[in-house]
Amino acid sequence: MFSDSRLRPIGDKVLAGQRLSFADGVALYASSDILAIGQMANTLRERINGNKTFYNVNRHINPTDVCVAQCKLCAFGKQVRDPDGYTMSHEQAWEVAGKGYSEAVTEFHIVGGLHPTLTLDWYCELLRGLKLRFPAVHLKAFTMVEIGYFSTRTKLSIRQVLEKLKDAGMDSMPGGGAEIFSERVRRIICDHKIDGNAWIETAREAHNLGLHSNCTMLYGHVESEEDRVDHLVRLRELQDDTRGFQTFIPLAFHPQNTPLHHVPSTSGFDDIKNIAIARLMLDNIPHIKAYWIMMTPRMAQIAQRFGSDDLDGTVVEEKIYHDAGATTSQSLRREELIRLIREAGREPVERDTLYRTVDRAAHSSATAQTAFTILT
Ligand code: V47
Repeated sequence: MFSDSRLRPIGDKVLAGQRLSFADGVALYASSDILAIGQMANTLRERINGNKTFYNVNRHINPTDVCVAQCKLCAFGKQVRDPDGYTMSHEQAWEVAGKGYSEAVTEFHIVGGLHPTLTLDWYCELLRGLKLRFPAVHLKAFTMVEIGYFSTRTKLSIRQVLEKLKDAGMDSMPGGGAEIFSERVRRIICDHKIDGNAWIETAREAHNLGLHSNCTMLYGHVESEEDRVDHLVRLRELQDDTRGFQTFIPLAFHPQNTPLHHVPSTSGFDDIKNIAIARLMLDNIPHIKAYWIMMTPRMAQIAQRFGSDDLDGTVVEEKIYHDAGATTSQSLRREELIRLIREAGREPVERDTLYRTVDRAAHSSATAQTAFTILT
């Protein structure tokens, strides 16, 4: 199975169910034996999730792209005085949420720029309005970076900010803003963001409050392979403590329209390796997501045999990757996701944000009931 003999001891550990070390992670990145790496990851993936591949029906809502942090990695954020920047009113955000609702959305994924004047109460009101109009929809909202920013602006503790948002309807949190924890790299790609420790401690606080979250790693810019392994190990350590992470999502850097536009795009080889190595290193995080928007539906489909068990969702109106040059479509229909999964020999399972199976028939009647309630 191994054309790279350095992988043999790692294979033995995987078969024995033993945890891989930092050095194992570095050895995996150094190897180009993608089939051996993929087979090991697939073994672990099937041990954890069997033959299932999960997807959900979701919509992204980005209430504003105005952002005080001018991160070099980002093509989405606009400066405060940029005439192209936008900020939705509550009514506009609620209207966006309702578009395409006939697909029976189970999740709104809500993230935005670090806006200089929108208040924490404004965000709480946004969530309350969504819950009122769409009580059946799970609100996966705000990255650890946004929480850190709200805390700085309001002078409330991280815990107090999280409690207020939870009271207002925040059900869980997405995994963005983690980037790469290495301070050397953060200074180059996102020097105005909270540092890696603050990201970890904010996630810990959220998990301790009973909020689940996802986690991510942005790769393919100026980081080293050691930086990647360090990032994965730090996520794994927090997960040992809290068990709050549901899914890890490796995110390939898209350089177009960013100040780092000279950086070459990642290769398919690297994208698949990152999925597989994540599965192998993150033995305590249940799901590895191949985010099709980021890696294309073709590659996300192949990833189902290289360690991933989740494709994310229908998405609808993705902005962050499309502003950075993604050429994928802005949404996929349920039927297309199901076809991609079946073709890969996997069993498609529609999930909600917390990975409970969605009973489509029951859900349709619940959402019809909701729409009826709102209209009357
Ligand atoms: O935090 C920004 C990244 C993230 C670029 O939790 C970029 O289910 C590549 O976190 N090239 C936001 N990446 C997206 C995100 C996410 C996506 C899907 C699902 C979930 C989830 C979370 O996108 C940012 C940043 O790391 N990003 N700009 C760029 N030019």
